[in-house]
Amino acid sequence: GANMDWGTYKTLRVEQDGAVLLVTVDRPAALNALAGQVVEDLWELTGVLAGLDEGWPVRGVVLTGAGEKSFVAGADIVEMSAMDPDTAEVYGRRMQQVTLRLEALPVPVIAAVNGFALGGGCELAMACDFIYASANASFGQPEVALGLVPGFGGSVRLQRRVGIGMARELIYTGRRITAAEAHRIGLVNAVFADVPSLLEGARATVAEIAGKAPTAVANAKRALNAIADLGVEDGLDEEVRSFREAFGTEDSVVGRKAFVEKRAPVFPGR
Ligand code: CO8
Repeated sequence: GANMDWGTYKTLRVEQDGAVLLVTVDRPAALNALAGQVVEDLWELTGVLAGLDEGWPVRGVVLTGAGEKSFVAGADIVEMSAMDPDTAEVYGRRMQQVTLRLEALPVPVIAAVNGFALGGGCELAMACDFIYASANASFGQPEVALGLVPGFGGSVRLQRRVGIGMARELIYTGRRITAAEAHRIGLVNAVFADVPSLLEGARATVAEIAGKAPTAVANAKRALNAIADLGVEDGLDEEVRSFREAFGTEDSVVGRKAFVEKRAPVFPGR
């Protein structure tokens, strides 16, 4: 796609490579912990990315952490050590809003977990559409070890990803699990041997998505997120609404016509 101005950030690296936007949380000295500045940078960046459906300059975001040791080791415990409950509430709310913005982006976001995804790091990964991990990655919600509880959406999203029983066990024990275990319980979609192959795998999936109709992928993302909160009947209503909407797009006209004419579609992205 066209090269865009993604903004400049103190704690994030943002690099476009064709259809892929690679976003790297870049505070390796603190294992990429979510200091207030990182939360503000993520807030600003997700605001910029909300407009990706205009011209589709990229078709997916890959979110990772700097280095080969940590994705994000949680909230910044040094900053939090002096925090009072009112400040903590504002901080927690702000990061929750970042997670909602990630879920509302018109393109998929893949968490490429390259090491520790603990506390707020695991919560950030779960706000992404799905999670890939390198073999050295580990996951956990260790808040109880600090006298805290999950605050960036973990109480909501972990039980949806892995079921209530496993979520309770992970949150009550604060236990750290390996990438293999996270894969086994369905938290992680795929495990890669090392960090370079993890990033390559995430890129390849975005490339695969980029061959499909952008409006349909965005529609599917919106519908799946909306339907996660609904029962069967309301979910089916939402599905038929989004199905109907898909039929009204130029992408679907082009896609259906190309199939009938036995040629590859070139989607206009409208
Ligand atoms: N915050 C700040 N600094 C950190 C953090 C963190 N979360 N994690 C690691 N660091 C720093 C270390 O202090 C150390 O700094 P320095 O070199 O200056 O001493 C550096 O990163 C390297 O870390 P270690 O030396 O500890 O590396 P190890 O390989 O020995 O250990 C671990 C790695 C196991 C990841 C260890 O660093 C650790 O346990 N980190 C904390 C993990 C954690 O508990 N995370 C959850 C935080 S709580 C949270 O996320 C709650 C979110 C909701 C909040 C709600 C709103 C307020």
